[in-house]
Amino acid sequence: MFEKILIANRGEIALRVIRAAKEMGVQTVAVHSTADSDAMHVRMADEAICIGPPSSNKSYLSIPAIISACEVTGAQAIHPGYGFLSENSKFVQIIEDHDLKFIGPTAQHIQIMGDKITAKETMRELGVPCVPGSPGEVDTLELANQIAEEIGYPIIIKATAGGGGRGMKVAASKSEMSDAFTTARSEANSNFGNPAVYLEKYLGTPRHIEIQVFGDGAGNAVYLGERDCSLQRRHQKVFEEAPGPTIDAGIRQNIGKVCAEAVASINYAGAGTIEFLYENGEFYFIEMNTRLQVEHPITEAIYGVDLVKEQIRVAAGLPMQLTQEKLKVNGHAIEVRINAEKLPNFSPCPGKITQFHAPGGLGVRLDSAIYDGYVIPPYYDSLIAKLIVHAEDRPAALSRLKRALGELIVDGVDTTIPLFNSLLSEEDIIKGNYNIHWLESWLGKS
Ligand code: MV4
Repeated sequence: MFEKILIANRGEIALRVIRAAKEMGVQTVAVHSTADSDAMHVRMADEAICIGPPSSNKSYLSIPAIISACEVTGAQAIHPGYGFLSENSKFVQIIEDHDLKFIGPTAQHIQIMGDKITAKETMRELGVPCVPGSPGEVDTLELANQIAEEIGYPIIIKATAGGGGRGMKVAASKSEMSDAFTTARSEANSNFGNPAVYLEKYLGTPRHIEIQVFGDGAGNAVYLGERDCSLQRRHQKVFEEAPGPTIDAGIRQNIGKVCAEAVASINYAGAGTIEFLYENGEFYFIEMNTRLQVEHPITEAIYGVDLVKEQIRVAAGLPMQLTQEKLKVNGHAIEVRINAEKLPNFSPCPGKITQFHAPGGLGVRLDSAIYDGYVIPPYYDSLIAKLIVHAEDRPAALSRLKRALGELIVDGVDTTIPLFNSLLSEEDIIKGNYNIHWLESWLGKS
């Protein structure tokens, strides 16, 4: 096992990793910008190193600063959290070149999944069901028109260097193709420095279902069921639940096996998420995330596992403790993301937290790095807490969520807490009757 690891992140996820490391007897090094000197991750780690000014580009995204912090402190491995450098294959390569360990997959796996065309091609060859679409890049309008005729409209054009909703254009019919294709390519080029785009059949009312997988890097992998993350606004998840309200044990096992076998056969190491659109009982692969995700705690709740400890173990070369036969779904979990944002426009609302009280009791987890008097800096994302509830079934989890939200106090800044109180009285939410468009449509009405 490592003696010391460095956490190249901030906020609640830095605390999440520090907690796992401490329980494993592993020393922790926090890194921080000058804007984060009073941040909780700095206080909670065994050591802390200032790596630069507030701007992420000069601190949390500065590879030389982070590598130097490892060398100064003697940290042997780096946990990237999510966001920042977590899916940067160049960073992983540099870590390896410095004889340090990256707590996550190889640079090669990150690179394959980072390019959405190679990701889809890889998954298709491994037997993962994909959205019907172009076999690879489409570089002329003639080819785009020809493939669109074969697949049928509506068509979605996606940038291979995009992902997470960035760089997409929909063409409802042939008359919209020329504009959509030309715009998609030129935007891909200016936004990502890569003009390559590909085509897919546009699915109208799917759910976003993602499968959690975990590999040991030596040909073994497990699946830990699904999460339904359909409730999103502008491609930002707001409310996630596990299991998915429309997924039964048979469906879970079928898609889970396909995903675990796929990642096992490429010797994938660590946590990964395979994202699907799910419509009319069919799964369609869209992207794979090669990191620990924000919403991982709902999976931890229903499977009773610690994904971060498992990541650290595997990175240290120890055998994976997860085995498929021991992984059994228990109950239902929901996460809501509490952002320092002002409704109805979700505009960022940094500032001082004048009062904070965390909810508690059975089946309640609050992952947060805020405290009474904490000043939320304006430089980073607005997630300030994740409230996770776990109960015996979905109705009990919804009741528990309502109860826990009632206990939670965050004063001094606006937050998304009122949104969740409203959502919990919506019949569609109570019934689990929603798709990827439900939230934006509902927000548009209210
Ligand atoms: C799609 C789609 C419909 N059809 N692909 C958006 C994020 C990126 N990961 C993929 N996205 C979509 N891809 C096909 N072929 C609709 C979306 C989409 C979406 C997906 C998941 C969650 C929310 C979404 C909101 C709008 C569009």
